[in-house]
Amino acid sequence: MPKDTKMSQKSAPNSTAKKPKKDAYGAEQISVLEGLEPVRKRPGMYIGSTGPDGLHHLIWEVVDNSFDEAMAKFATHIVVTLNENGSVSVEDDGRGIPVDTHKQYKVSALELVLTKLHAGGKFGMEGGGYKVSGGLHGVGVSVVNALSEQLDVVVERDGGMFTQTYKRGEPTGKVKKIGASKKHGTKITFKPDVTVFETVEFDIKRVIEHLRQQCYLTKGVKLTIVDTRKTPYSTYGFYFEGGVASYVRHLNSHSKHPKHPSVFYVEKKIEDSTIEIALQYTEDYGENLYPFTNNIHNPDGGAHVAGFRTALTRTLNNYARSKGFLKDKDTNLTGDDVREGLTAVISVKIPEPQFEGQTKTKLGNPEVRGYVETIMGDAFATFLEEHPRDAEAIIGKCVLAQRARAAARAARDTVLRKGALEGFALPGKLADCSSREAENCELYIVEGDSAGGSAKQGRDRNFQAILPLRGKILNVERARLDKMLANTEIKSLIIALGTNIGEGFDLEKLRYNRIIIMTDADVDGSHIRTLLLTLFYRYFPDLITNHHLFIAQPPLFKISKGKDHRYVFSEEERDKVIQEFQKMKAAAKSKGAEEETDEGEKVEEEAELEEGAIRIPGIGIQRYKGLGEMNPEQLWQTTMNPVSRMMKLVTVKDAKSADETFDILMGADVAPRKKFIQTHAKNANLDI
Ligand code: 0RA
Repeated sequence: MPKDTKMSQKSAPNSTAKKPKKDAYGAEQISVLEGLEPVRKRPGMYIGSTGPDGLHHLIWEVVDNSFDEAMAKFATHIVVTLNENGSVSVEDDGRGIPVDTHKQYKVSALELVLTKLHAGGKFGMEGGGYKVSGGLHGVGVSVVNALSEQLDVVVERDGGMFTQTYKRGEPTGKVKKIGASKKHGTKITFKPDVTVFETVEFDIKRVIEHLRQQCYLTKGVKLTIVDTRKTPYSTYGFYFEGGVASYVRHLNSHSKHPKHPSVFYVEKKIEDSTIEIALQYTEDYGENLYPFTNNIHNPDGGAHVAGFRTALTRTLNNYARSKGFLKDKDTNLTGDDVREGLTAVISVKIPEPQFEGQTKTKLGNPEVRGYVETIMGDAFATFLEEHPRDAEAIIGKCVLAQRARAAARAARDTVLRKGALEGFALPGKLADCSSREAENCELYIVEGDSAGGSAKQGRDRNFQAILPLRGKILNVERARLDKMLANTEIKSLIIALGTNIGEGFDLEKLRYNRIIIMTDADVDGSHIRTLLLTLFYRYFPDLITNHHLFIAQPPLFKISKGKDHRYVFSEEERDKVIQEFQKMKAAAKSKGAEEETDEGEKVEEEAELEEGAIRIPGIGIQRYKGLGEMNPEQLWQTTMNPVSRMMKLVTVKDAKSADETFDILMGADVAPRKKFIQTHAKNANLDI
């Protein structure tokens, strides 16, 4: 397999691609075209996985080609339809995939596009290179074809309407002209191969979320999504004239308070690249930065982000100095100062992106840094001059951040000098484990003293430590570092973790490899969990990204039949087990008296059931409302024993969404909180 094909990144949109030299498309280039067997053999290599991610990737791949047509200003409207039979149609009004016969191959270009892998994402046709690429891996529509039970393509161009059908990537016949047409465009309908994918069910939410984002990144394209799988059909339409400026507005429309009315926006071409940036500050403390290269998100940033940051800091400092917001004696604003409350989208479109890092999510191209720095610096300086009131609000926010940071540093220094954290005795409430090998050690953060008691008795004290936290810990949203350090519960936690916090944070000093949040399965439990997740998200993000943070999964029910009992984790699972037990009982009954009867056992078991248990004849159902209801042995077996427990690894996404919920619950804004409480009123008992 040619190296470039495998996981190669998306290449440039037509509009910005370097015009390929004619001779780049000689026989040599064409000889790398190959069939689709490798795709069917190792689908994961091309689309990442055969799970839901890979499945949805098929849509992204096809839609990307349509977006490329839109970026090149040939297509204006894209329609994505989730069909009743499980297939997906993607239709655009672009040029249409060429249908003329390829000189070397003597088959229709359309067939080549759909049945051959294209090294580097491009391949030669007379008169220049056709780009046939897209998607995260830049693999092209042929990969989608290979992994589809059936794919139908209809092309309108050159006065005709043409079609071809494929099964698992193999054409079932030649390209046929089925009529005349004055229009132009491409419609691809594919049905994912059930023998390839773990699931073939598309998630409309996911489709909407991804495609909406792509729409922001492709200014002026109209996109319609139709879900026909259920009646009445649902239709969603997106059209963002403002490009990434619309995106920033959207990002700031959810429980964020813009600090100033105008969104800064610039779009500029430089060399072969297009740079588009939008930003607006909010009252938030965090930073929301969304960098993209050729419409691919780069969570790890890279050259464009570096250029952006340099320009942002420098421009704000220049402005603040020249207008007297910073006096001679004042120090410059730092990168951290200008980052607080910033929402920004940086989208670059470049001909040959290079990605770095293990996950290939960081943009490498060094020239891009300079491009972004120049464009951002010039345009943002102009913006500040032209919008003095926005400028004043932004600088005000940055200067405040600078002061707060200085105050926090001073506070932290005093705290540290007093030895509050480092080397300080471990908190009394901590029941530490005996092992000192962090690699093996676990810290359970447990809600309440009673659950803490059970956990202390139930644990394996060799490697499991327990830290009980009492009640509502604190509102970290409004509290800053200095206030946080003063809170005893948080102090206990930080001391127990051993890493210190803020600028003093050191992952190497982490005393436990796994930190496990263990709270009740009720509203209070979920509130405390949200608080803790928010705390970790904001102050210990490295613990999350390095996979140290988990959520324990205590069972919700215990279902018993005779001596047999099962712990289950959801109501669905509960009903399944009850059914299963009922079937077993029925089977046992019909077998007759030689079988052990449930009746005798039942009495014994029912006696064991605690208060609140529901009874179905012969089956006991015990609901656990809190960890405290389990005895230490049960808690160990179901929730803490590494051999039998289930734990949820906390991802940045989980923590981020907790953080957003937290904003709603704790933030200054009343309206969203009211709405949240109203919609959750049935199952909530919030005292906030
Ligand atoms: C190759 C060359 C050209 C367009 C396309 C492919 C193309 C592919 C897809 C996939 C979905 N929609 C699409 N629209 C166009 C350029 C053809 C020309 O120069 O006329």
